Amino acid sequence: MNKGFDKATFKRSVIDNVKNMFRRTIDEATPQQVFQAVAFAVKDVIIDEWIASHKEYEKKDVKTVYYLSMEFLMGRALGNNIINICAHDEIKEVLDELGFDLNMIEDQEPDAALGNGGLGRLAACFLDSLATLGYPAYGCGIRYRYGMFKQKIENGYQIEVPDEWLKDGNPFEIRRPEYAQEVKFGGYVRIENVGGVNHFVQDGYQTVRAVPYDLPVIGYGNNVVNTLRIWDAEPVNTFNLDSFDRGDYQKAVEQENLAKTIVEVLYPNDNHYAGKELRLKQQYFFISASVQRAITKYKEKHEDIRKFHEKVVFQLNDTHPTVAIPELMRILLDEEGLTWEEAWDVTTRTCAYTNHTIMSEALEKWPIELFSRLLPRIYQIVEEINRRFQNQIQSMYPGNQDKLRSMSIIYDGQVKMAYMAIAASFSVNGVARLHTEILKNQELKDFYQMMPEKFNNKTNGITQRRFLLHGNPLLADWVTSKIGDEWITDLPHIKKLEIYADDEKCQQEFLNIKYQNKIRLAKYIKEHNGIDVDPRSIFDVQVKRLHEYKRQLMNILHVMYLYNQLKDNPEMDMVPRTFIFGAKAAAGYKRAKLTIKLINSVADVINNDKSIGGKIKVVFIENYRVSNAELIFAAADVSEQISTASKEASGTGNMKFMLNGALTLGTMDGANVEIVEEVGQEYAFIFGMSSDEVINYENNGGYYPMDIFNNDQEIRRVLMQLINGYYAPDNPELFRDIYNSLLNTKSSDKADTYFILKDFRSYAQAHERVDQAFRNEKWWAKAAILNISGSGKFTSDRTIEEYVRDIWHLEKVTVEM
Ligand code: H2P
Ligand code: PLP
Repeated sequence: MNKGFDKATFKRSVIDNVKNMFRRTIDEATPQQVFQAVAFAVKDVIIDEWIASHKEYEKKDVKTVYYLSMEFLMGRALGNNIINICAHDEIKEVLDELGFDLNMIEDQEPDAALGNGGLGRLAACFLDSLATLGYPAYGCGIRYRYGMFKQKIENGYQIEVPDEWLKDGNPFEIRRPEYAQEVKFGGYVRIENVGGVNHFVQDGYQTVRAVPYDLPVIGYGNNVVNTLRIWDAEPVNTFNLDSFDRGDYQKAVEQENLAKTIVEVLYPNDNHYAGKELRLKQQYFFISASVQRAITKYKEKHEDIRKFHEKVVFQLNDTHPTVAIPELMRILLDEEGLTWEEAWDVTTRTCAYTNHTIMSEALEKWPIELFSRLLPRIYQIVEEINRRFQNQIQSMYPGNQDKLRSMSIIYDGQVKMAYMAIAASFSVNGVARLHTEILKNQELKDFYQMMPEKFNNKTNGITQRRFLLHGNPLLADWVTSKIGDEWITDLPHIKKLEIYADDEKCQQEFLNIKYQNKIRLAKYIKEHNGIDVDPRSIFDVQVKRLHEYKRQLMNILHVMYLYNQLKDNPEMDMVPRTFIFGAKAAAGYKRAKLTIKLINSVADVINNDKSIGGKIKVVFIENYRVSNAELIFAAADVSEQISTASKEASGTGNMKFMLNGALTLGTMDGANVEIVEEVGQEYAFIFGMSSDEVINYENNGGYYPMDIFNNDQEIRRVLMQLINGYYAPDNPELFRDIYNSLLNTKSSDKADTYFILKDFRSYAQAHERVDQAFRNEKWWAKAAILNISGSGKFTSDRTIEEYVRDIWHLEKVTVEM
């Protein structure tokens, strides 16, 4: 309930907006027009708070975190904003009175999909928590004209369609040309000696104008509104004949083109480094603009740039924003006139780095040729950072050439961004306990030994406001009716639900809510896939980016195995199961795309086989994204978290399922370890090798999947079905690459790198345990309620409080209205 909310004014505002914006009366307006009108009306409600929050920060002169990230996977804003201003019921009523359904209006909004997956969604959850906890924060990113591509499935294949999310305008954003910055690329560096002092001057460069757009990030019920600032690119001077006259025609054209292309599209790679020149341009573009603006803002109120770190902290979300380090150095050295030592002192007290993966193909390394051509002055600074870092290594480990080679920031013709981030940050954190341990003891061992004090863990979290309160209103209301609503801003309170886990009435209530949510998802599936699924079957769900290490392949191979069993024995006693998948594959990731085709081919055969009496259904949900994720989490019984142990840094989807009362079927990987610790082993289905076992095999050359193929006839049968046309009668060779990847008959890479066959039996047994457990309704309901009540640790509010306590040292601000 929002006490100050005035329904009549809001209604008036919606009606007026429709008139002013579209020259229509409300009864003539399209749903999209009503959405726009409602969004502007909400902006009206929060605008004063947005202004007041920033005034308050300025008045108190508080330290601010700049969360620098290439990705913010925000999803839809309207529904979440309505929830956070605590006016959901009132606005729903207003719309009812006007003849519109709030859900339908929310569905008009395109997802702001400025991210790939977990990394970008984490950034979005962090912004929500920062605002709700009242911490001064900016998210800084890129206003991609096209976000994450839309996925269409045609004939079982993924087709990528451009995401025109700005087509109808973005009602919440505000263009801020007064804060535009110039960003320079290319050219060369000239040394100017003025009075015996060398000055470094970049010449012959191209310039792009970075223009920020601000989006409000609304705290829950606390009047705090922070800002997500995303940068758009514009040519410095719009193309004109003037430059033609001055002989700069070519340059003017180039600058215009650069501005057009630089923010055009989000690279759709998850956990994979693409190494494209344009990508480095994007990185420097938004970083240079953000750092310049942060410095200007600081200088508006402070004299001494040597104390910058007392008011500003830059959190680098993975290595993508690492050029912030040399960019800050450049400004401090070249523009502010600090000495190297002074500039380094400020920089290393300002920057902190989060590592999100140990996948080697994700590590960013830029060829020197490209880096120095694009960013000549920045490269000089990186060289000097590296020279001094090497000296430091040498003085710590005299004569140790191995260390020098393996830790060097510039080596083998490449700039290694992670090493620069570690060398220059005062904090290096992993995103779950196991992941941080692997960083310290394996991947970054040398760095940890040299500077142990920098390393720390911050287990990821998620916002319960979006993923329970907004995404699952039935369950949210039920939780509140049992234990009150403190969980909304203090999730550990949800522990109080524990006492209801054994209460049969509560169990029934919970199961009924789950059933309603399954009906809601079944409807969505019917509408989007044309498939009928039975809400009484087990909804067994794996939704996340498609990646070999996440092992969607193991999941579908198991479905094939189960289907074989049913074909042999149609009377087999099993609880009907609906296997639900959702995943985008990077556009150039062939094997991942082939796995999508395999899932759809298997679905086609199984869903159309009358002889199995509907005991298995397979559904691939097209275009998995934040908005449909909210429906999916709410409806899941089983949460598949089956990555090869050691490979998934944390996972955050796992937490969202848990919060919605799904049971984890997973490996001891990432945050699964901590989930199981909170809920208890007996209320999850754990299988597979441990991370130590995996790492051990890896260090000793892998294993021989052929042995399994030769000795396990059921696995052999499944694999043979990949190459005998069982699921592709028209093209029996279609899935040959997948077969090869597991057995290495031809492919050059090692066989079954992700230990799918090795873990298969253990996985199948875990599935049998699920089947048995689901038959006991009371046990299942109890386990689900215990999962919900055990999810308190996984709120991003907790994660943010830990960042604040250990890294950022911010002060909480209250905003009175
Ligand atoms: C990544 C990791 C996850 C992690 C997330 C946020 C890169 O994202 O792989 O394990 O939870 O960052 O830290 P993704 O979920 O897209 O794979
Ligand atoms: N993509 C979307 C749309 C999500 O909502 C999430 C959830 O956190 C993810 C990706 C990440 O999923 P996971 O942690 O399972 O990889």
